Amino acid sequence: MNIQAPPRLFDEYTLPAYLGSVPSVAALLGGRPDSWQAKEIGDGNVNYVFEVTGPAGRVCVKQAMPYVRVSGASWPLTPLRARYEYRALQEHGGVVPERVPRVLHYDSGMSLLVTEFLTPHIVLRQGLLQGTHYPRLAGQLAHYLARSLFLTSDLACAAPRKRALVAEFSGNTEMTRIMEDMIFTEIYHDHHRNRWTSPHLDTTVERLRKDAALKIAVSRLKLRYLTGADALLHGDLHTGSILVTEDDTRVIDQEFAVHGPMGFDIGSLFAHLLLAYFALDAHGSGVAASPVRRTEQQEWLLRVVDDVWQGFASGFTTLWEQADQGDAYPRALFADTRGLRAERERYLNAVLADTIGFCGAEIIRRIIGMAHVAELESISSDEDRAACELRCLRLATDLLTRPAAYREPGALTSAAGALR
Ligand code: SR1
Ligand code: MG
Repeated sequence: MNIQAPPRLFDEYTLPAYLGSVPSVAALLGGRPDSWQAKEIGDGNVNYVFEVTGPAGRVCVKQAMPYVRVSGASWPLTPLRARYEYRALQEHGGVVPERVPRVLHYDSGMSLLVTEFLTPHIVLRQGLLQGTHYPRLAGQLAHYLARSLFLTSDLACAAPRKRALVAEFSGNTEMTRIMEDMIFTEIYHDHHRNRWTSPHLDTTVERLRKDAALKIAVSRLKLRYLTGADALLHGDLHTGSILVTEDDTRVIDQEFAVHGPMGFDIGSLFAHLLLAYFALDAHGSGVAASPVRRTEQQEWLLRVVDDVWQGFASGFTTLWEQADQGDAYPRALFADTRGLRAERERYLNAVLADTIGFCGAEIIRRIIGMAHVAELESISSDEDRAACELRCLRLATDLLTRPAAYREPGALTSAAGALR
C-alpha cells in the first residue's frame, strides 16, 4: 500500500489561504482569500470535493485524502490517485478537451487538483433521477468515447509513447485493485462489504455464487481488465462521473484511470443507464408519477444506449480511416485502407462483446456489492426495489452467460425492453 498522506489536509476554512498562494487560481477567484467561500460538494464514494467562490470566479478543488471518503480512516487509500486523475485529464484533455474539465493547478505534494468549475452543470445521475432528457448526451458521450479510446490506443499512438503511458498508469494499482475486487471477485463469495435487499434477493445471490458458467464469464472479463491494455480508460465511467447541461456533457473523476479494454468504459456507462431505466419501474414520483412520461424517459434511456454505441462505432471507424501514426495496422501495409474494412468491423465486434460482458458485471456488483446506485437505493419499498433489482440481475446474468445472443448492437436494449 502506498499511503503517504499530504502534509496538510485542507477543509472549508483552510483551503482559501492555500489557494491564495497559487497566483493563477487567486487571479481567477479575484479579491482576497478571506473573502472566498469554500463549500464541500462531493457526493461520490471516494473523495471530498470543494467549490470555492471568489468575487471574480469559481473553481473546483479535490484533495485526495489518505482514505476512502465513505469509510473514513478504516479504509486507507493512496493519495497518489490525485496524480492519476491529473494525468488522465491531461491525456484525455489532449484528445477531447471539450468533454473534460480544464485543469487549473495540480500540487503533487498536496495531492490536490484544481479544475474549472462547471456551471450550471449537474451530475447526470441526479438529472436522470429528476427525469430530465438531455438531447445532446448520446452524441457527446459517443464522441468522448471514440476519441478518448481510439486516440490513446495502439491504433493511433506510436509504440514507444503508448508503452511509456501504459507503464505510467500501471502504477495506479490501489485504485484498480478496488475494481478487481469489487466488480469481479468479492461479490461472488462472502465478503463483509457486500449487501443486498434481503431476504428478497438471498436465494438469487446464492444461485449466482453457485453458477460456474457465470463465474467463468466474470473471471474472463477480469483477465481482460488485468491484461488488455488497449486504451487509456476513464476507469469508472458511471452516471455519477458525468456532469451535464442541456447542451454540454463533461466527464470527471478520472482517479481510476488505467489502460484496459475499451468495453470496460462503455459497458460501465451502459450498466448505469440501464440501472436508471429499470429503477424507473418503481419510482412513483417525479417523472415516474405519470406512466406516459415514465415510458418516454425509459424509451429515451434505451435510445441513449443505442445511440452511444452507434455514434461511438462510427466515430471510431472515421478516426481509424484517418489515422496514420499508430503502430498497429501500419499504413505502410495498408496503402489501400479499404482492405481494412472487414478488420475494423471485427475489431468493433470484439469491443461490443467486451462491452456487453462488462455491462453485466457492473450491473450485478451495483446490486449485491458494496457500492449501490441512488436510483435503486431511493426506492423506499423493499419489495418494489427487489423486483427492479431482480429484473436487472436477470438481464445481467444473461449478458454474461449467453454472449452469443448479444452480437448485434441493438440486442442489449431489446432484451432490457422485453424484461419490463
Ligand atoms: C470505495 S469506492 C467504491 C466504488 O465507488 C467508485 O465510484 C468506484 O466505482 C468504486 O468501485
Ligand atoms: Mg468517482
